[in-house]
Amino acid sequence: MPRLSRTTCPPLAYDPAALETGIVHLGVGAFHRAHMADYTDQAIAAGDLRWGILGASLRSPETRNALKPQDWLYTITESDETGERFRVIACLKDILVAPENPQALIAAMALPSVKIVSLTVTEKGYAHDPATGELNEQHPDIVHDLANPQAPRSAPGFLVAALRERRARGLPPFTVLTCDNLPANGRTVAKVVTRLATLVEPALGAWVAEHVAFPATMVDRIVPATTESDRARVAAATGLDDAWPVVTEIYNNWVVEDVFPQGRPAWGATFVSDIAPFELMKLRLLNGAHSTMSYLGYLAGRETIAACMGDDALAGLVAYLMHREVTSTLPVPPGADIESYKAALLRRFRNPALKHRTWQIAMDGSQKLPQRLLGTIRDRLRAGAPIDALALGVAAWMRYVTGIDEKGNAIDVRDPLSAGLRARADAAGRDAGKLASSLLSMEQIFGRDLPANPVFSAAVTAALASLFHNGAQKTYEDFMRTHQ
Ligand code: CS2
Repeated sequence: MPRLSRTTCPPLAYDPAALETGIVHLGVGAFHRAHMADYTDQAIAAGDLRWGILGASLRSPETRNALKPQDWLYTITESDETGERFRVIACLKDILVAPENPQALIAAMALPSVKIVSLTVTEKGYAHDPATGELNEQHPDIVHDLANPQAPRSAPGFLVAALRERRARGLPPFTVLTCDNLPANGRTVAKVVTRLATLVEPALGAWVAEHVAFPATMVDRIVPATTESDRARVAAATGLDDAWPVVTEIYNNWVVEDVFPQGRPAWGATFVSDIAPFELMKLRLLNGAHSTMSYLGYLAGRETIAACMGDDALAGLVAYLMHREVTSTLPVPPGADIESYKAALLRRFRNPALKHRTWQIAMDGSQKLPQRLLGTIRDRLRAGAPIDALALGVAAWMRYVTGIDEKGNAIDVRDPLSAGLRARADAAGRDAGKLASSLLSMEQIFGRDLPANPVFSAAVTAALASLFHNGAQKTYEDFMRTHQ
């Protein structure tokens, strides 16, 4: 079967060879390729060729190696319950692998044509403290980048190095556009980058604070890791061999704070002046439900989110969490309808074409819990409202990070704090009270207020005790019997 390439692909809406490099994107993984690159591809197809994307991988060469032989083209597969459709995305111009040549990436980010540097480097990619949003100055990558500012490793390190270069050359800065699920993501990235720039050179920090825009975004599209069977399905449907297609849902949403001093593509996104209500709705409903399902579902032996939704008690718990515990904490975003958002979410989670593994979502929980569950818990506690389902989600994370599943098998826990989590779990054994209080004392996750709250710690400890003694399945079934 022929490989996807510029010579074999179906007719494109524009000539990729004619694209300028307007955007550099750090973290060119499946999510970016199925979300922002899709929006950008459509904006380019409407006639504006200034916005080609130069991608960068901060770690591995895999995506570059897969896409280079196919002229950076790839297939996007979009599905809902009625079926699937396939398109080719053509807006990637190149992919640089940062560790191979960090200077080349800094030079690309300093090109005069580059107006935007966007990022999807996951929650942990910002080297911040998840509870406070401040730069973690002890983070090994930050320590490295401060010692080697011309050959950084971290995303903030590259942003600072390239901004420094632009300032030195008298070029205007690029706009920094984060597309990660951080709370107040624009402000968080602004804080981290400004602080790092100040540590490198105080005058650079002042210049960044004065001149660089960091618009906030809410990104909303489910994009599981691509599997071998996805590759086979795409090949069968298109007649072309694509080494790395992306597989997603038809649903796609992007809300962007409209602050782009150097201009931006005419993306078909929703542009607003205040992102906060959109962000809360999405992080607390979609991601909060995702994380809760991933820990409980994994422990109960459910491999995918669709399988979790096929378990009536677990699907019931997720609906309960959304309707009864999250919704009351949400301001209504202008023009949005929370009830229909929730109904759509419950449908999206059931999409059988998306093999979204609970294990994948369970990753990096220490970086995800604050914005997905803990903020909601704080609001509910302040209102004197029950938090039973939310506390069960947190307890399920605690049970998961012990690293041993219900059958006694090892769990491959991926988390930047996994070693510390495991050590605490080993020291506490199966004593729910000990384990809960040891994990709750991790201030970078829970802050100081939550561990000191007796309602919260009692609810988490009780749920964790049940997970140890009864297992996940019986725990959420009992929950649904007692919470109607
Ligand atoms: C998921 C997200 O992996 C995860 O943690 O919850 O990637 C989720 O699919 C996206 O945020 C949806 O926009």
